[in-house]
Amino acid sequence: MRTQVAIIGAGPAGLLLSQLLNRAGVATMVLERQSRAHVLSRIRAGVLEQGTVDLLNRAGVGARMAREGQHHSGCYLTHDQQMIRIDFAQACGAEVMVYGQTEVTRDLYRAQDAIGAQHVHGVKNVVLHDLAGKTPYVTYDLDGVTHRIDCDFIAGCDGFHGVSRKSIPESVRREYEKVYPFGWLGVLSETPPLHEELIYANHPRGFALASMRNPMLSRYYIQVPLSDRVEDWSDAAFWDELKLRLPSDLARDLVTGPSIEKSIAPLRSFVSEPMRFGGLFLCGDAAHIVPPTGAKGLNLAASDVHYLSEGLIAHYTTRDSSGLETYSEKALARIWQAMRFSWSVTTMMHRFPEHGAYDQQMQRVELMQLSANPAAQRLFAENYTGLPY
Ligand code: FAS
Ligand code: PHB
Repeated sequence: MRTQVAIIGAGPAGLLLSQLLNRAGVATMVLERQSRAHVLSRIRAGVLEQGTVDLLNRAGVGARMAREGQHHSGCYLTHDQQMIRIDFAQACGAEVMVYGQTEVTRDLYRAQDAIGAQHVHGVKNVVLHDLAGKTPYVTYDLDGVTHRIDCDFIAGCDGFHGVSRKSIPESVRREYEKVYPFGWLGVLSETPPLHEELIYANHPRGFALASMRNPMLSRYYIQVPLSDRVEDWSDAAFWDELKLRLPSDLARDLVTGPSIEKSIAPLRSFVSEPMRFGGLFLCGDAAHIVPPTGAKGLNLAASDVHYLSEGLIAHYTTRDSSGLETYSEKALARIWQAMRFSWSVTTMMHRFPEHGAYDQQMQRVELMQLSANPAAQRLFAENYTGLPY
């Protein structure tokens, strides 16, 4: 079997890349190790930058998002019972869209089905071959039979645990990693959100976040030690702890209910350079991971897809390969900016075991600056709503 671009992974990066390429007449084949149902069962990101919204619209998958998504022109940071609102509209004239990654993935699958895009789910033993040569190809097993796909390029959209990044020789890879000494325990509940905007809480007991998916679906997180397991946390214990970390006048109004999803995600900052090796291009979590504090993970996958799809389409339509030559450098320039923002907000808002009184003072002063200094608010707002592509 032959295609122009073999795409490994049917998460948001792989599906969005496939959608943009197929709409431009570039043939793709998406290989996914899980079932479609499994991919759609994941509860992940909730906040889309304007750039991501624009890209989804260009991909022809923005209609339901426009109907059901919520436009947010600000968010809150709380500390010591104080509520600091970051007014994105006033600070930088931008906003974000609150619309869950699960829904984005659902919309992408529907659009891919409508154009007859090629997907194979349930693949095993995906191996990338001849990456440094002129004839890259992919082999994979399905139902005990080994298949081969010859292609011009391979897009590694298979996430942090995928095969693509590890197919680049270790001698070529430069990896940067910071593992945080805590995780996020997340709960999804069919309850009305605590507030109409997101609330990020810095509290002596630990970080908390009040988010949402729609007027009757809320998403909450609390920072927990890495040693905690989901089964250690009853719903009641979660709600009690969340209330302790929110400003008391808000906590009073919290509507609790049974969790319909509960999971613990570890936090790390990670970048692997370069994002190209011969015929292989890495995209999304395959190349980088950010702590979710800055709501950047999914949005970085989108900007990678923007740069790569533009480069591939120009290669096929005008024989101009400059976008492919500069892909890694261009994507990494934006990735490192998001890395800094995500690291800085995570450092400002969480309790670190090694932090002393001085560190906690620094967090307090950072938050004071954000509440009083328009330049500080603008820097936060520009990064949170998304730096330009
Ligand atoms: P994904 O990991 O989504 O998709 C990769 C796909 O490749 C998966 O479907 C996987 O099954 C498949 N795959 C893996 N190995 C394969 C192989 N060998 N062969 C074939 N297929 C293979 N981001 C935010 O902005 N906000 C959040 O709140 C947030 N919360 C998160 C919570 C969790 C638990 C996790 C893990 C991530 C979270 N993220 C969040 C980040 C997340 O949204 C990612 O940035 C986003 O899923 C990136 O999309 P992809 O790059 O497509 O990777
Ligand atoms: C979410 O709603 O899941 C969410 C929102 C903002 C974040 C992280 C997670 O920074």
